[in-house]
Amino acid sequence: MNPQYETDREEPVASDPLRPRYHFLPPANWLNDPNGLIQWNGTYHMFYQYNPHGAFHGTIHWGHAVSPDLVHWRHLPIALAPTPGTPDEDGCWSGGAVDDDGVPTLIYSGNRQGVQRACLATSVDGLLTWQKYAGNPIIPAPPTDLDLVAYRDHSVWREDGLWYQLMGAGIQGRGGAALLYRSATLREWEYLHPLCVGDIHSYTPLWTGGMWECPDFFALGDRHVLSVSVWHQEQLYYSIAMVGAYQNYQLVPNVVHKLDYGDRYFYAPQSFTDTQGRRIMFGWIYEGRTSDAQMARGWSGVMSLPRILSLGPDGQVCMQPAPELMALRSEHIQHRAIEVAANQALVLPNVSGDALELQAELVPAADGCCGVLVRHAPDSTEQTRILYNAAAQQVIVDRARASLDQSTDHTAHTAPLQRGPGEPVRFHIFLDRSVLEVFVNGRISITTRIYPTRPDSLGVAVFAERGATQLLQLDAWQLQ
Ligand code: DQQ
Repeated sequence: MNPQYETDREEPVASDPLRPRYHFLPPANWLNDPNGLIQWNGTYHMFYQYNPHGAFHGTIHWGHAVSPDLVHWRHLPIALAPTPGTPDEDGCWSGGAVDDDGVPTLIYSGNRQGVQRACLATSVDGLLTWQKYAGNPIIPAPPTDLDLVAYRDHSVWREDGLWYQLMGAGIQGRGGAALLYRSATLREWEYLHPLCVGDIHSYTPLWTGGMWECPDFFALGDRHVLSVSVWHQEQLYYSIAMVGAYQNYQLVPNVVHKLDYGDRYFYAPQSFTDTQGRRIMFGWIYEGRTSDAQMARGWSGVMSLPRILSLGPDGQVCMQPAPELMALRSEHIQHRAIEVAANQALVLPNVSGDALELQAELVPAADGCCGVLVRHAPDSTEQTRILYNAAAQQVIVDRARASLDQSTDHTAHTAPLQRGPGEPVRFHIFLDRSVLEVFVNGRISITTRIYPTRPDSLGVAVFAERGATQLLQLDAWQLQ
């Protein structure tokens, strides 16, 4: 019998005014990485790293939910739980799902005494219950010729009649690595070589750290993408995309960038292809309040909104919120053609709330800043600034005054954005109480957390600095 979601902590959870309302999360307790994303008989399945025993990372199970539309989710019984005396006795860590000729199959990292090994489980009842393979672990040890700092997580795909698998790793003194394996059966694996290796000593275009968690490898347009999450000496950094040519079972990236400029607030992402041929990604949205605050509230971790991937003009991976999210829209307000004077903030009448979608098109002064304030208190003591700095060509999410609670994370996020001639700044913002997902000009995203303390920190404003700003149009929807 599988354990169920523990709901005895629901009282503090339900009464928390910072708990998101339309993002996916379990009824209570801890969530981290998305796992095993797959569409099966038309239904979307999401598994995720889950601790039923509290709002902390421990005794990791696989939670499970299904959706007809990527937006409305229904909880199903826990899919995987640690089994004493086996390679996953201390946790069922991250992995993926594949369709093995009609048999739903999970490949995940069993955790035992701090060591992770590849394990397999299958389902014969339509992904509801899972039987672990008696021969686990399916890969008993890492390659002997590599000195690894860590070794876990899986991306599995079918190519030319065989199975291929990447495992995340870090090579001592060299950097992150995605190790490539091949199999005919999914149960016996032959190690080939690294698909791609980073350089821990290089900072251009981006430092890729000492170890890569959660590799995810897929074709996008005419390129291949390896996404990994940078882990270094027990710290989580950011998710990156390496885009390039896949030849001779190796990836040669020519574009490397952060997937989301909220850094660890969009971590361990995983993607899958649906029947419409769309590559869809979810990521784990980290918490920005203390572990004590998370434990007191009885929940931790949120799943991002579904994002559709595409290749941008410079070969980078772009993420757009899935159009299905429009189903959440209710009351709509529009403002058009407003000039905001230099160093003014215009609080928008009739637009306020903590569960909102905003689309704002702005033209900044040549060297000025323009942006949107959310969760703005009437006396401005709390506010989060989402802005474009035209001189620096940067998008910034400034959390300096996001919360009067000084124990929450107040650091700013910055993303580069070069606009074409005459191109306005187009912010697409999803606010869900403590979650903020910001998409700008269809090219970059910044995901983060904010923890306002005042019940009246609900206002929305448009502001300009160092020159006036034209607000071409702003659409706001209350989301349900
Ligand atoms: N989370 C999992 C690991 C993975 C990490 C454990 C990334 O498998 O490396 O919960 O957040």
